[in-house]
Amino acid sequence: MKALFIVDVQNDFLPGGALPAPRGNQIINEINRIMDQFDLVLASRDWHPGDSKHFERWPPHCVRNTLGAAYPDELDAGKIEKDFLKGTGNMDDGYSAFEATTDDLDDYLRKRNIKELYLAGLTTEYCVKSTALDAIRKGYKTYVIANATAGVEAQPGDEQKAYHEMDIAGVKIINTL
Ligand code: VGL
Ligand code: ZN
Repeated sequence: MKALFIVDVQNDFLPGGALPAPRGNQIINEINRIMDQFDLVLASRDWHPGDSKHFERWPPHCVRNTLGAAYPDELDAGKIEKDFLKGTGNMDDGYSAFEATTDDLDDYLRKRNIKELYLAGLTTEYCVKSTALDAIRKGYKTYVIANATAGVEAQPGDEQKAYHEMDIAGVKIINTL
């Protein structure tokens, strides 16, 4: 069985948000379009407390229960069976969706007999990459859908570097047709 896992498609990671991926808004239609092609659709959200240590490195973003942490209106969020909240502690970066504290993602996937994980969302260099590398370590056949993923690109080349790291680890980088 194969699952689409939508990483952190949240208002704060879109243009106009607190920590934007410059092309973040351009992936939403593609994510909506492909959702029906999977046995299961899941998502993660960055869900930080206002006093998180994480904000020593990053501008405050995705503070739990704020509009910045919400799904954008354009995302077909009704098709998401479950969302996994991460970065929920005040000492916790929570880059990987496997660090979610609301549910154990690995457990959930095993119970649903998911062997193949297709990742899309935000951001390539941080949460998509961390989730993909954890997925490989845990034995999932792992894909990143590049045309449904966007990076922060804090430094030019960062996104490319992240793709390279994922590729070396055995993640398959694909584009939808
Ligand atoms: C993320 C930076 C800080 C992400 C989250 O979702 O990729 N990046 N917090
Ligand atoms: Zn964060």
